[in-house]
Amino acid sequence: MSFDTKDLVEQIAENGYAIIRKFIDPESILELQEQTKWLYSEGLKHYASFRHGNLSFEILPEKHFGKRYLIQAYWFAWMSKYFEEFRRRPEFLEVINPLLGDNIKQVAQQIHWKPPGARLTGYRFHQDLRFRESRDAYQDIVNDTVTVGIAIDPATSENGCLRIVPRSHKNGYLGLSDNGDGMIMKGLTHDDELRSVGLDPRTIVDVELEPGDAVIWGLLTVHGSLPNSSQHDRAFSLSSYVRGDTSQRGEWAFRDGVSTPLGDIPQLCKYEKLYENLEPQYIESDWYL
Ligand SMILES: O=C(O)CCC(=O)C(=O)O
Ligand SMILES: [Fe+2]
Repeated sequence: MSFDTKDLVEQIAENGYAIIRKFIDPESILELQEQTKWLYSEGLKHYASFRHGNLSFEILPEKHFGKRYLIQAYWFAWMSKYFEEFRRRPEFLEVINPLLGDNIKQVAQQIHWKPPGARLTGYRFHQDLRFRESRDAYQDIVNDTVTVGIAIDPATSENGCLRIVPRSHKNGYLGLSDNGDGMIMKGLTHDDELRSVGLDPRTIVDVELEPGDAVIWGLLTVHGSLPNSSQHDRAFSLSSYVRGDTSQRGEWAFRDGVSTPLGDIPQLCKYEKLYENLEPQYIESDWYL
């Protein structure tokens, strides 16, 4: 990986995102892909969506999809030494340090798959701020958060790569996809919806990435992605970090610049009901119907 710190900070401030090629060195990609396949097979053992603490799997069940699919995993660091260490690799500090400083907590660890054949693999345009319920737990949630997306498989227009509206972060919170039941994986965003909040659909950028490339964005950056129309899965890693000293949410990743493992018990991250039930549980939700 090589990047210019000043460019990175400026691009994020100006465009709402930045791309870093070869964030993960090419020698490490194969293992990342193999560990991701292992995680997929572990998640697929569950007949329905599952939660244990912050660890969670989102399943599309055979009953409604003809076949079982895993589309998301959350906080798998709790079941994988590899991913526990991955989340606090030095590359993350190198990139995040100029933006958030030396004390960094992680509030989201996710992998999203788009298995061919699973109908619901698109994400309507949105701003991630909508997924932060406890705004008071952060001093300045917008400026103190960054998300790092990493392509595990190649990310292409055909397989539903991330799509970003440059400079869209300058207009505050726009309420995209908040209408209806607010499910961002049902339906697609129509151009009119973007136009009605002052965005020009012609400016959308398809963020095509090679495995190991990263894209950084913020909580107000408008983005989404289309369903996978290719014959190959698309695994994409998402990690959100916050400034540790001003945030009451998240697991430590770096303290005073030192990579810090998970503790004994999970901390509140994005899932606010965490402590209501720390036992393993199946989630009988049918949001996809
Ligand atoms: O996986 C993707 O393509 C985008 C997901 C996303 O934007 C989100 O979960 O907030
Ligand atoms: Fe998002």
